[in-house]
Amino acid sequence: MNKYALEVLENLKKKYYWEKEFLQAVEEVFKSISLLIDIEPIYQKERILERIVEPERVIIFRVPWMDDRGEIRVNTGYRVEFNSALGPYKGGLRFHPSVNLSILKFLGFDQIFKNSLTGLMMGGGKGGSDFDYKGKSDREVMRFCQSFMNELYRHIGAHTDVPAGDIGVGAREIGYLFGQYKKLKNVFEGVLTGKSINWGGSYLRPEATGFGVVYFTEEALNVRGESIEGKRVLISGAGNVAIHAAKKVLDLGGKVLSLSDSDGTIIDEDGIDEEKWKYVYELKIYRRARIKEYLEKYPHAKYYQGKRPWGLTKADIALPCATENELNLEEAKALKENGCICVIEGANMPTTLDAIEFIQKSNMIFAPGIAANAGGVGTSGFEMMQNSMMMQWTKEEVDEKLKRLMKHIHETCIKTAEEVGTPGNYINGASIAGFKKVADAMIDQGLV
Ligand code: NDP
Ligand code: 2IT
Repeated sequence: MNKYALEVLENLKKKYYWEKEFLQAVEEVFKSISLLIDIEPIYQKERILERIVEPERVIIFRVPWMDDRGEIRVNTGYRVEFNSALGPYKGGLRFHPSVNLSILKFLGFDQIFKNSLTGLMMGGGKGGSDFDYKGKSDREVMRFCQSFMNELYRHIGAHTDVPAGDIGVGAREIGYLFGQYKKLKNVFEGVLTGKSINWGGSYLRPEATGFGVVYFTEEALNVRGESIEGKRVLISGAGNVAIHAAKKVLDLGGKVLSLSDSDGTIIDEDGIDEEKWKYVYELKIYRRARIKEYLEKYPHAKYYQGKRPWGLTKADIALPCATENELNLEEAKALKENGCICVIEGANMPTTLDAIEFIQKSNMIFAPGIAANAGGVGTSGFEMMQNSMMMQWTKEEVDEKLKRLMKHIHETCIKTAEEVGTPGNYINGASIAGFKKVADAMIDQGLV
């Protein structure tokens, strides 16, 4: 690592020693951008690294709400407004009991570079709460969302900060959040993305992250003269990203072998075909049930309690699409032993640092989430554009734009990785290209 970058990282480790996930994300980016810092002294002179690791603003607030029994409950709400050099803060909201400031700072930090890579005018931010939607009624979720917005509305706006979904936040939550924002501010504006299609949403926003991951995968395989057709694919998760990634793999002729949730993994050696996919969609997205139920309908499949998909069967491609640090060194080795040639991150930071190192040394393709899952926020950017023009593109138009976006991001990664002398290294390509644009904008805008 570059000496200056290392110094900033060491200081950060002392200052925020308990923020494990945040420090991991910074280390991953700093390792890559070191190649740029080495040859461009301006970034040290302007102290860009010290500035970029500190969020512009962090808001933490109480979220009191009442459950169906009339009991009072209290959660913590957060919004990390990390960097606005390229546009309004933009990034999702995560509702999950594991949410804390470290996780939201890691997500917000990565979001800066991801959003920069899309080429759209979006800064980086992230927010959420330790609220657990599991076992809650729709009404409880609504009351929670309304209370969350009772504070957040002061800090966001179509040109200030535009939240969206992430784990535990989908169309239902965005609807309740938007309704409360409108009530409080008395403006109907594009303050959130991921809205429903009949009141300002974009076609394909729900599908965009998963579809984009697979478009990126196809591009990366093409470089090696390969394609998804006929490949065996392992996918983790069974939420928004995983399910739509699975759909696009099917569309492109691949065989989806697994899906999972935090309880365990199902492996279907016959492949999850269109009919089974529809069943899973209904099971996970509408009924919010556990993936284990798949066996009730398809008893020939296997269920592995408490296991993640990696290495459970032979596969060519791995798409981790659930959560951070869900693919460790042992699991990366198991993937390799089972014939895997390609790991593409659908989730944010799903691969541990030592696993990434192993995958890269093993000459497998590896692409980081900041590039591969950028189709989600990219399509959020498309939603903002449609809102400001007061119009709606067709499904086909959005799909075409999404494909072009993923192709463009892929090309940027390849070109940048080559320029710094590490051809094929997607982390270097993505981090450097994403960082450079933000850092240069920060210099242009002075010390603010
Ligand atoms: P969902 O809430 O729709 O689905 C999350 C899935 O991951 C569920 O299957 C869930 O299982 C599983 N999961 C969540 N937390 C854990 C955990 N701690 N351990 C094991 N499994 C877990 O979220 P998304 O699909 O939207 O998000 C998945 C990933 O993709 C996240 O990393 C997110 O940050 C990232 N992402 C999302 C984008 C989007 O547009 N939605 C865009 C870019 C990235 P269970 O039901 O058991 O909790
Ligand atoms: O991690 C992500 O990029 C998201 N959760 C999507 C953010 C967005 O603003 O659409």
